Amino acid sequence: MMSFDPSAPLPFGPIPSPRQLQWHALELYGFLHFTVNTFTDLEWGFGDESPDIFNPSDFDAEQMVATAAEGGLQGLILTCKHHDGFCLWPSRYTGHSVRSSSWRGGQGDVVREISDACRRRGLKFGVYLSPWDRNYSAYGYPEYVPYYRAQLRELLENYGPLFEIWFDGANGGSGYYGGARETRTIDKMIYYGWEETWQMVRNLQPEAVIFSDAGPDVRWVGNEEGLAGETCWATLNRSDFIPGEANRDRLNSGDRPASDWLPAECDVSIRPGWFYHPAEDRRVKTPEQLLDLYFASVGRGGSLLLNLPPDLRGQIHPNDAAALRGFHSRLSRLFSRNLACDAAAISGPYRAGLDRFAPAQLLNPDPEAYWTCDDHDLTPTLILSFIQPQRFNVVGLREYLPLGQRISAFAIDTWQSGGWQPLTSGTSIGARRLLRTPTITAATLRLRITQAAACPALSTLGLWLEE
Ligand code: FUL
Repeated sequence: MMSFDPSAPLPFGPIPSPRQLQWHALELYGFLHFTVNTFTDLEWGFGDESPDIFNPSDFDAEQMVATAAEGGLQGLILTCKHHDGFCLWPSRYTGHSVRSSSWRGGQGDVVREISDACRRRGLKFGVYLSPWDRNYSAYGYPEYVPYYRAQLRELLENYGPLFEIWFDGANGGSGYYGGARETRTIDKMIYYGWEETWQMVRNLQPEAVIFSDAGPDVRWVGNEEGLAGETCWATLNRSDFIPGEANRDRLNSGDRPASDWLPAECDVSIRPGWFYHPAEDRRVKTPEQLLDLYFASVGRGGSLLLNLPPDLRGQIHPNDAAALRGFHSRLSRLFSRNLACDAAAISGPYRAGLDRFAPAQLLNPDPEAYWTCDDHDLTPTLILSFIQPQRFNVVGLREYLPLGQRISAFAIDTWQSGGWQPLTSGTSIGARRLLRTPTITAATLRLRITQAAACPALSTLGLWLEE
């Protein structure tokens, strides 16, 4: 916990809650899309699937979780119920669940096995519970909402601490609906009574972040390609948004100025589809593509939620596991050595001449350490110099989030044959900004904050060589 420091700058604008700060630290975690669709080869089930078709031939939660952990993922979110309404746990409120499947003789509980395996491996666990239910007879009528909440309560109460609750905005209309086989529309504004549902999450899982198109803790990035905007503010005017009614452009870039801290989560599948399809076994993203996605999500201040769909066995397919391993080893190699730490000197203005705010704090690995200036100094410049010229092509910055998103634009230059040459520049930083640059060799580098809403507070400056 941060203690109040009277000489520190005052926070600017909305700031992250403690649960949002914990979530920011994860950066990279996984999605598991698994249900009857895995066995019907569909992306969206109609809701009339026989529960018996859910029958993985060699279900192995340990294999899934170990694959995720070895791939550097910090947590997993499971589709406990997708739009088709089939429950991966034995819900007391419906027979449309694993209880009616011959898998594990009707005694199975996918949520239990995966959440237990996550805890054993030190991964966080989160749940996805589709608000749209194409199986349930009362969907679209007021009686569905208590049913939905009762199911959510089962997940919130019985599977240990959850790090994220994922509320999907998709509501397609047609479905089985207990045999009615018709199209039902709902008023997205009022039907689900989100405020009450979210309050239940707060009461039962106070540490969990709530994701939807509109937060309240984490927002959708506005596309399913895993791409944050080149400018991506961690803030948004939340009252302009409701789940399921997304203004994709604004979700992609965020709003500034804005009333709420509401950072972006970038969801994307390692394959074209969200569910496993044998025909996509050779269309798994390559380690290089996954690294590009990392730069376009985590590297723009968001998080990367990477989907790994379990296959017909109930395991992560070897092709997906290999791609994830390749990505993780590239990532670990890339960030193994921050060349900025070899700087002989790092100089620039700092707040009240106090060492704890000096530029050297940018190289201090303590996440509570940061560099900041006097209140009036919105556009300071820092100079980093090395004894030996350094070769690098990746630059990284992090703002000190407890003081809000303060920097609006920055630029980096290197000293080349007697003059400053522009290397790269950008706008939003927030939790993290990573920029790939041409490979350059330089002994002196300059960071210029070119626009800020309040004196900058930066916690990290990094330089790396991607080979
Ligand atoms: C969407 C759903 O319709 C997809 O099936 C998938 O679950 C994706 C993550 O969210 O809204």
